[in-house]
Amino acid sequence: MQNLLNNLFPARKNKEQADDLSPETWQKRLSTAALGRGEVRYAREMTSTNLVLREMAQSGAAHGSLCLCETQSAGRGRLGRSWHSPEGQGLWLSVLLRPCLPPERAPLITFCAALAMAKAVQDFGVDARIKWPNDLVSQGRKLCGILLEVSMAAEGVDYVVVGTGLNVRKGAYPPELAHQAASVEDFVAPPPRAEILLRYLAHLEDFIARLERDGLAGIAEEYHALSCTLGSRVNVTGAATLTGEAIAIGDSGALLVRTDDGEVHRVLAGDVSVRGVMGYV
Ligand code: BT5
Repeated sequence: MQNLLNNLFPARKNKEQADDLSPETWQKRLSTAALGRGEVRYAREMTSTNLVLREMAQSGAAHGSLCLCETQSAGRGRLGRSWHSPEGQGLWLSVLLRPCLPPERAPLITFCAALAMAKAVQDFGVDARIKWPNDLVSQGRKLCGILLEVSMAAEGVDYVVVGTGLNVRKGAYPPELAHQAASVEDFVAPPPRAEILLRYLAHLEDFIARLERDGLAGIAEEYHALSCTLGSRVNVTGAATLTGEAIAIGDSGALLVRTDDGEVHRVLAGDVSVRGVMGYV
């Protein structure tokens, strides 16, 4: 009956229905060959979409499977940090990849995800930039975080779970993070999350194909164009501590930083924090 009413009077659809993330509302509109076409799990609440998808991967889920939910009770960032994922406020999503890549190139998938999400939100008018290694920022504040988990087999990469937490509505981040966090709604009227999802999957599939074919060279030009780290002065803290100019990305994703004495340092993601000398970015 409700369906009939909605078909007859589309204006009656309430906001919640218009922002429905259940697979029936978007799966038939996929433009991808594989992403989003494997096993898809959607629930109101999950502990962490990365965690659930890893379990699915271990049970043999196919390349392109994904998990998404309305809220995570244990959303995770890097280095044991947590990720705020309040109900209905963001795109809390993980995609399973079984890519044809040598192990040393697996970290570059983070860049593919960052590029794909940047393009997806740019399609709706948000000026998103990539902050090395795993953040998407807009006007200096973090819009999306990416968590990559790689599982190796004897022959190489077994699977990769690429998790993205995109803040869509203003309620996605708590007030205490307002100085460093942002949402799509801070800049534009937010589109339905499923629309962002469809674009993200299409862009991600394209960037992964380029990475498989040509390595870093396949994505470097667009990465350089969208990076707000390259060419900036950065502070690196953690396992390494240094200040210098971020000059390039190395073949397996390291950030090359030239310190004032002219020496070039390879900074690996995962064990450092990088801040622009002038602030968060
Ligand atoms: C990240 O970690 O940025 C990776 C976040 C990945 C989240 C997605 S959601 C779907 C999938 N399932 C998961 O369980 N995780 C992935 P990191 O660079 O460590 O940044 C974490 C830091 O960002 C926290 O310590 C906070 O300071 C900040 N933060 C937490 N929630 C945030 C939010 N909603 N928006 C902006 N910043 C946030």
